[in-house]
Amino acid sequence: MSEDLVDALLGGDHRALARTITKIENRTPGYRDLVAALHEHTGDADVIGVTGSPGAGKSTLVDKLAQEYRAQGDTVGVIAIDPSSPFSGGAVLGDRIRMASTVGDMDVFVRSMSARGTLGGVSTATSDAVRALDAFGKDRIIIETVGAGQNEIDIVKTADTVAVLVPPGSGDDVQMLKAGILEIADLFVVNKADLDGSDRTVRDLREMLDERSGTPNTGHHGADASVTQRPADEDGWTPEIVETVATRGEGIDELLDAIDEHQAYLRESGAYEERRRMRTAEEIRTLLREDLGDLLEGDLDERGGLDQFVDDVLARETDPYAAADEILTPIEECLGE
Ligand SMILES: Nc1nc2c(ncn2[C@@H]2O[C@H](COP(=O)(O)OP(=O)(O)O)[C@@H](O)[C@H]2O)c(=O)[nH]1
Ligand SMILES: [Mg+2]
Repeated sequence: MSEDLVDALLGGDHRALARTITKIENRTPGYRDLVAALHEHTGDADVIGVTGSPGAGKSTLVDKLAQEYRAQGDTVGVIAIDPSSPFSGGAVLGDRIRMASTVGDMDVFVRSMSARGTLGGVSTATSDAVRALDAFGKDRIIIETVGAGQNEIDIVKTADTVAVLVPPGSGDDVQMLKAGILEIADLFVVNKADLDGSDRTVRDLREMLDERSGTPNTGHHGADASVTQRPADEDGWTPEIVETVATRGEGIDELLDAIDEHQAYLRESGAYEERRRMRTAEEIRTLLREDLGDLLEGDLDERGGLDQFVDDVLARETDPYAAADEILTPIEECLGE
């Protein structure tokens, strides 16, 4: 049955793709075999992450990006991570409808996934969903997620190129970026460039990038500055800053160029291989942690659960560390053999 689904997906059936992602999202029994069967068909897609605060214009921009890719003849898959908060649920649904209606083209396959309640973590589910889209043959895969916390940072690290949207406004926004998002940005998009303050935001971003690279702000690396003059981060790449007006489709060509430039850079510098290696190692580690946890839980259940240990700790007959040691000792002994 799972083989039929794989065949249908590989054969270009969008419903099979949707069903596969549902299985991935719900971790339906058998989903692992499904993902395993798809893996050998992957590796060709460019994966782009788009992140930023709610309302920054991510969905509008992703919609325009997708249209442009279609116009170039590329097929597109979009995964929108729905933070499922009571505040944004409605807006995300609106996005979905708008994106579907604007594009009106099955070669832009849009799929929302919940960030909440995904067993074992949404970043695993996201990379598996990306795998499904890649195996399907989508040329460009875009992940849209709210850049809120570590979870989202992990999600967006699934992408080769990460674009961080920064709406124009008080410099506060740029200050806030310093917490984590800055490190993962391959390019910054100052969207809503039609609004006041976008020049200021571009300036703030540039200053921040110069600060990070330890280079004084000599003002010679504008959005269109030559690559050679830009100070580099540890990857050897300094994020480009692109201004867009997503609602009017302005700056989209520049954004596409910046994305392509980054992807070309990744390939030429070897950073692409390195990133994929790191990501794969991280993926295996995550699975190991999950599987080990499951194994341990199963073993604990067989040994009567945690209750007795809890009682003993509360009765001061043992302590939590000793309890954990005691639980692990037989497993360590097994591993030692
Ligand atoms: N003025 C202006 N509004 C924009 C622009 N891009 C998006 N918006 C509006 O900002 C609001 C939020 O956009 P949305 O794409 O849903 O943001 P998301 O929450 O980041 O996905 C919508 O009302 C958009 O029409 C832009 O470039 N300029
Ligand atoms: Mg959105």
